[in-house]
Amino acid sequence: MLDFPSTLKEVLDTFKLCLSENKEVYLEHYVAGWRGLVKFLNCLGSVFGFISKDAVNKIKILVTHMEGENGSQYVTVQSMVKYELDNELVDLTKRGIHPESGCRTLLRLHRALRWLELFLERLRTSNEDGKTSVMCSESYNESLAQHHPWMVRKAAGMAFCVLPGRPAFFEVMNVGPPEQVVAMLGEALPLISDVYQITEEFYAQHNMLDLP
Ligand code: 1PX
Repeated sequence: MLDFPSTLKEVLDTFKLCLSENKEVYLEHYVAGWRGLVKFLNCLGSVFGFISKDAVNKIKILVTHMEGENGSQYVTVQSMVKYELDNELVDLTKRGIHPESGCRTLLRLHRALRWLELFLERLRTSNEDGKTSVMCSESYNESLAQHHPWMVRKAAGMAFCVLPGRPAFFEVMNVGPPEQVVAMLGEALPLISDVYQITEEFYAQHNMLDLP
């Protein structure tokens, strides 16, 4: 599934599948959503390679956990957090012997999901001459940038400058005419926001929003 996503809608729909009835977040769909997003990122050009590489790396770490011998503990974000905390598999205050815990890895993608939410919301409400590079860097500064060192912020800022304009961007999304893109985003965003909020609250309850 999602090996050949033709439209961004398909990818964003994956986030709809993330929430279980009792509001747990399925890792399988979360990871599938990110895989799909990375494909779109790759379409935007090789300047984004360093970003996509990091995302792919994080996805791989999570998949390794999910397919590992304790895979049954890695079904939802909630079960993963409980399992890793109960078994002391997370570095809580400083980097130590668990640099690839599921919890710290997912936290990085979770923060990036906030960027995505802010960015897509700006795209949705922008007008024809809106600048994607500005929308992107504003969203980044409000979210991910706060967790990145200077060098990464600098590199990200440079990459944003070469983002295609709004029309080309909408085309890459492959959803249809701009009105359709806007409508699709309007439907998808509340779901992304739900997934973000639920994960955020769960991490907050467990004091895990600053995992090293
Ligand atoms: C058609 C529209 C689709 C757009 C799809 C966009 C998908 C974007 C995927 C971004 C994933 C970024 C994950 C970043 C995770 C992270 O914060 N990693 C850092 C910390 O990890 P560590 O293991 O060291 O604690 C790591 O240092 C990151 C390095 C790479 C740079 C990250 C810059 C992130 C910029 C996010 C904005 C993406 C711009 C896409 C343009 C549309």
